[in-house]
Amino acid sequence: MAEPLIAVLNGPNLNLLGLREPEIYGIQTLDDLEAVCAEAGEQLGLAIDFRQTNGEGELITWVHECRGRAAGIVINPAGYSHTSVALMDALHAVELPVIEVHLSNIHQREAFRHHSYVSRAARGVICGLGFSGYRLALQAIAEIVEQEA
Ligand code: CA2
Repeated sequence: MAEPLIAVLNGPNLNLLGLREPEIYGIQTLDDLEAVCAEAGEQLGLAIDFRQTNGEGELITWVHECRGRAAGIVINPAGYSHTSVALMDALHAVELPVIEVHLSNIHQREAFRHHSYVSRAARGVICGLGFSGYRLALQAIAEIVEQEA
């Protein structure tokens, strides 16, 4: 049987990983993060579609495209977590298991980062664990997909 497809979607400015603000986001790049997700996918028997965009509309279109195609979504919506009702609506609409991930501990940072619209559409939220958060999110989604097959 084909491996379940999991979309790993990354929002604005995450293309700057490893290039700016290493004290918050570390020194590893987005390519390094993709490699971590690819390796986790291999271990868990998942096909991974890893993407990053700086556009809110593009991120929402990618969420729509997951319907009927993907078994689940791991998403770091970055700044759109705190602002985008439209992204939350899209994630609700696709009716797929969603795990929200943040590299940093958003609750330890500025007050405006403490609220995420996306969390209302997520089964679970992982923050503050850096790249490991993505691995843990993929493990969680593998279990959800298996249980709900
Ligand atoms: O901690 C996270 O993963 C965030 O989603 C990252 C977002 C931030 O707006 C959220 O509050 C928390 C920012 C992504 C920007 O990433 C950069 C990476 C390197 C250098 C500059 C920005």
